[in-house]
Parts: sequence; structure tokens; C-alpha cells
Amino acid sequence: MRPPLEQAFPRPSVLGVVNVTPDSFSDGGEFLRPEAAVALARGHVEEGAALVDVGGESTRPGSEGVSAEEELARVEPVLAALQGLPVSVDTSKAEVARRALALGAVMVNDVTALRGDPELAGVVGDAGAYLCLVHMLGEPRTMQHDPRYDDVVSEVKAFLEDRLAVAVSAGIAEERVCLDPGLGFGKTVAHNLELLARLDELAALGRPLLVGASRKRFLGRLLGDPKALTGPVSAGVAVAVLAYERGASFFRVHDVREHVDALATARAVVGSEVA
Ligand code: HH2
Repeated sequence: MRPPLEQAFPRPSVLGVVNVTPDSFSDGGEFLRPEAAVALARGHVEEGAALVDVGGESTRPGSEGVSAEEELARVEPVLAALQGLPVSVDTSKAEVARRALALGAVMVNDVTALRGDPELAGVVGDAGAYLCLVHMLGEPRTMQHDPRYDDVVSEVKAFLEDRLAVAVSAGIAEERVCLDPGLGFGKTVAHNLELLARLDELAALGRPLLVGASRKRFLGRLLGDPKALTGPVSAGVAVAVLAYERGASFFRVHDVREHVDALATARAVVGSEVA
């Protein structure tokens, strides 16, 4: 039986992104070859990632989904080669999760928060795996078309609370679940900033929070390029450090060393305040 998530992965823990896709927004096509993806994953662990998050389907704004067969064909050889390393699988499909867990993955990172595939909760529960539930308004194809909220923080909070209850009633232990506000998933720059500024309100849900800001376009846009499709590493690091201070536990990033160093420094500073 796995220990509670916060025991297995103390704060802060970095997830290194491994996109085995032709079309991810910041590194599409770079790691489609299994050897390239495996080398990237090993490098992430050497640089201090607590987990590598392997995904075979892009969820960038505007993207169409891929079939389970296609997704499996992309990730299976990578997962098979990474057995023994701490792996999370970025998927919404039960079939892909089942195979990944059989190959040793410990976490399922589901950007649909169990709304994409009715069988996914059972697969996660039966395996006793960890689960990340992510807030997304709409679906990747349309999510950035004029997203609106009355109060983005309370709506995201209510959604995550509801999805956590759904997971628990489907047999997934609450202590194995983390929650993610889903930066960029149906949010304007202002929505993302408000979620980050008020992250303590989401931390009050009592489950570890995962934040994925790395290279996202809102960072490039807030720095003055209204057409940016990615954001700089430095801006992602700033977000990670501030999110850590506001209670976040997990950081899903492409540039592992920079984040590990920055978060270790932030931890030392915050720790010295309470010493
Ligand atoms: N963001 C992306 C993908 N998966 N999972 C979680 N939990 N949180 C996130 O913020 C998140 C995520 C999008 O980033 P990336 O994987 O780099 O791009 P793409 O979806 O284009 O493959």
C-alpha cells in the first residue's frame, strides 16, 4: 500500500515533463522518438525531478485529441524503458493508464479530472495509484475562446472539491490525490494571475497542490508579447517560487535543474523564517 502522497513526495517536488508528441506547444516533435524521450526522462531524474510526467497527447490550446492506440504507441516503449524510475502518466484514458500502471507508473495525471473516461477512476483505485485532478474550462480545442468566470478562484476551488469527492466515492483514497488549478486551461492571463495570487485559498482544501506554469504562453503574454505561444524559463521559475510560498507542493516543469535549484533556495529561505 502506498503512503499518503505528501509523505511519498515532500514539498517541494518537481515533475519533469516528457512530451512524447509531435505537437506539444513548447517542445512538439523533439521527443517523439522513444530514445530521445527516455534520455530526457533520465536527465530529469539526474537533475533532481521527483517524478517524470510522460504524456502522449498534447493538450495545448486548439489541439484535437488522439486515439488510445496512437497514445499507447507513443508512450508504451518509453514507459517500458523507464521501469524502476518514478513515473507519472499524463493521460485521460483508462486504457493508457492501465498499461502505464502495469509498467510501474505510480501516478495518473488527468487534465479532465475524471470527466474524460468513465473507467479511469476504477483503474486508478484498483491500482492504489496517486492521482492528479486538474481544473479545465471546456476542452483543449476551444478552452481559450473567451473564458469567463464570476470569481475564478471560488469556481476552481468548488470544481476541485467536487472532483475530489467524485474520486473518493469511486474508491480512490483522498490521501493519494493532489489538485491542480490548471493554469492556461480555459483561463486568461488575469485568471492565471489571480489563481496564483490567491493560491492559499486552494491550499485550504487540504490536499497537495500541483502547479504547471512552465513555458506557458500566459508568461510570454504578461511580459508584453500579445501573440506569444510560450513563456521564458525565468518567468516560470518566478511563478514556481511564489506558488511554493503560497502552499504548492508539486511543480510540473520542462526545465528541471532551474526549478529544483530555485525551489531548494526558496525552501531554505522559508525554513529559516520558522527556525
Ligand atoms: N499542463 C500541460 C499538460 N499537462 N498537467 C497538469 N497536472 N498541470 C498542467 O498545468 C499541465 C498538465 C500542458 O503543457 P505541456 O505538456 O508542456 O504541453 P502539451 O499539452 O502541448 O503537450
